[in-house]
Amino acid sequence: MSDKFDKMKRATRAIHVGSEPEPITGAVVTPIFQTSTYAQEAPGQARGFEYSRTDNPTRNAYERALAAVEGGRFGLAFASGMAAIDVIMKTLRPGDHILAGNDLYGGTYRLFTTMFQPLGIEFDFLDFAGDFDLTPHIKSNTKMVWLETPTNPLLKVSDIARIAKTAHAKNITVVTDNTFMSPALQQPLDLGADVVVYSTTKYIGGHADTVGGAIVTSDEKLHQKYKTIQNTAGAVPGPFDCFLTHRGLKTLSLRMERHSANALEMARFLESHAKVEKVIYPFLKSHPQYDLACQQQSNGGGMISFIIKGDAEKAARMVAKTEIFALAESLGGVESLIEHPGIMTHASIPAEVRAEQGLSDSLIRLSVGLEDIDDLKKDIDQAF
Ligand code: P1T
Repeated sequence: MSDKFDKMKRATRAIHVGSEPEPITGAVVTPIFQTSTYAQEAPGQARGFEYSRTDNPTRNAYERALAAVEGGRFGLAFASGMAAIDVIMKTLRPGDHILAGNDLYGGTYRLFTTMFQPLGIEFDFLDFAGDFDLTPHIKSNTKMVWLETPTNPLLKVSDIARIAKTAHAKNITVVTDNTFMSPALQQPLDLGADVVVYSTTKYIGGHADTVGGAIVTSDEKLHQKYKTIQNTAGAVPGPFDCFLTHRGLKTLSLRMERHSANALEMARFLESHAKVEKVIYPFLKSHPQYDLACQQQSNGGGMISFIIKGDAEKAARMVAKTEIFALAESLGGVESLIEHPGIMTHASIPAEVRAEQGLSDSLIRLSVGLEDIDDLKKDIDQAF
């Protein structure tokens, strides 16, 4: 990123970095270079691009924008959030030990336990919430801390700066999955994390029309490892997906304001509702880490979890009755979604592990979209 952009705020960078006028035509939007390969002037003499698994101009422009919005030096785009997480994990070796949060997206838990544990990577899953102290859990082979904050789906908030400080004293890499917040609401690198990872399928893309992932870091050595795996293993997004996700990034800060405003109003509405047992939203005063959330996040985000009064069947019946909220996995799009984590997004976590972690079968998760909040409240009310 040039000095000119360095001085700009994130929302400005999101619109301008990687969107410099195209040199031949002056197009203000980076074109979709839908090409797999590039003609060379002589053998080995390429004009900056050789093959689209390695580099593609549409992807590179988007990757530069990702890094700029995060405030990191390097951005890489992947074919999905899971592909990005897989790349980070592939830098580990048998015998390495990971301290991971105990409330993670079900797919992340599945990747760790069914693919990397059998390869000899050791995991401890811990509740990192609040003023958790990492120190007693660190072993001589601990190489990485993996945290989501707020977590999916229990929205527990952990103190990135505190965890990073303890980890760095022991040369341990801190990775934060910032999918629920996006760089518009929380900046893990500024708080001390080494690596930020995203499912760009969610808020960054923002329109539920692509699946993608991203890694941003300022650590050149780590970046080189990730870039080598990106090129070698090849889980890259196509140019059209990069174009769409880059377009989403440009309106991210605007969307996150409205997601957060709608979600806060919905959380308050649910908290006062007779059919609701408990509401979990980081910017509600009743949230156990409310003070930490207010300090670390610039807003509450668009995700709410709540426990309905009644059993799992009651919860399953309720989520099928909304008319505006679509009953669907995923989150972060303009349209509101409702889901039952125990049956849907977190079904890959065994029932006994879910119970241990406090993931109740009466828990319902909302991704609050950008519709008029009055319509959303009415929809939830009639579904009860
Ligand atoms: O779906 P994909 O783009 O591969 O991203 C995986 C992923 C990673 N990290 C977090 C925090 C996530 O929430 C996800 C995907 N989550 C859902 C599909 C969901 O409904 O929770």
